[in-house]
Amino acid sequence: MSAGASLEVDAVAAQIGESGWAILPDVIDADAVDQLRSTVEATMATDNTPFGGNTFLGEHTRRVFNLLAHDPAYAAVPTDPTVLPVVEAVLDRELLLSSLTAIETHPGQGPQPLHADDGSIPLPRPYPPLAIVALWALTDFTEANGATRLVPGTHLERRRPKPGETAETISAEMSAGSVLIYNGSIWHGGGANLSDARRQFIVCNYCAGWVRQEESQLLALDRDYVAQLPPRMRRLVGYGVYRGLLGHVAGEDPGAWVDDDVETDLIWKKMR
Ligand SMILES: O=C(O)CCC(=O)C(=O)O
Repeated sequence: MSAGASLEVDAVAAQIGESGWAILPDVIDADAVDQLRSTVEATMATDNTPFGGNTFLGEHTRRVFNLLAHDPAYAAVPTDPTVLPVVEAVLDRELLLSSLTAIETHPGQGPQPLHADDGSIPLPRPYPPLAIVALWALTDFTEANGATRLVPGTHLERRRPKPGETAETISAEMSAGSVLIYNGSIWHGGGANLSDARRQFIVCNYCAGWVRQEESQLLALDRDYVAQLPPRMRRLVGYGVYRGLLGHVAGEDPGAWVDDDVETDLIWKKMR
């Protein structure tokens, strides 16, 4: 799907390490954006997706969780050949898809409270990157329509924002088809949508292969369905083992349940 934007993977990964975020401009072209937008429109129509019920989820914001279950076409997002190498450079190649969500903020949506996505991780901050988010703009993101606001460098803070805390933010303005990548520890939140149009995006959340996924992909997707997805996607969902051990079932690599060709590299085989 990617337009094949050339970029220095290591340089972008280093920028994410230092400031906590980076924008990859024009990852996909206008046709690919239109295609994804129509898929999201169809998903939201079938789902009859309601607005969120609080300030965080957004009283004028619709979101569809477990997106991959709705259409295999969404597999192109987590496996994108421009974005995934950057995320792999920050985590590693054994990373997992943590969640995949479509979000649409409507005119009148107020600012989302500043938060960090790692609120459920009980480790003292800061710690090495455990979660990386790729936020795909399906419409232009402008300050006026509520582009994601970030507080640069706060992925290295020792604390998360307090409820209702404000800080100086920058708006991640970008054109449709661009992707904002950020460390899940950074302070951020959606801006107020003061425009007369919707802001639509897909949030693709990855985690290290040894961290619990935010949305349990293994329970969210039928095994037969996963078997139809591209091989890299099956592994990202969790059909595989981390470092030859974590995720095994009775000594087997579950990757073999959905892929006859899977190379199993279980830890016991390496032991003498
Ligand atoms: O609205 C945005 O741009 C960010 C959304 C977000 O961070 C969230 O819903 O957790």
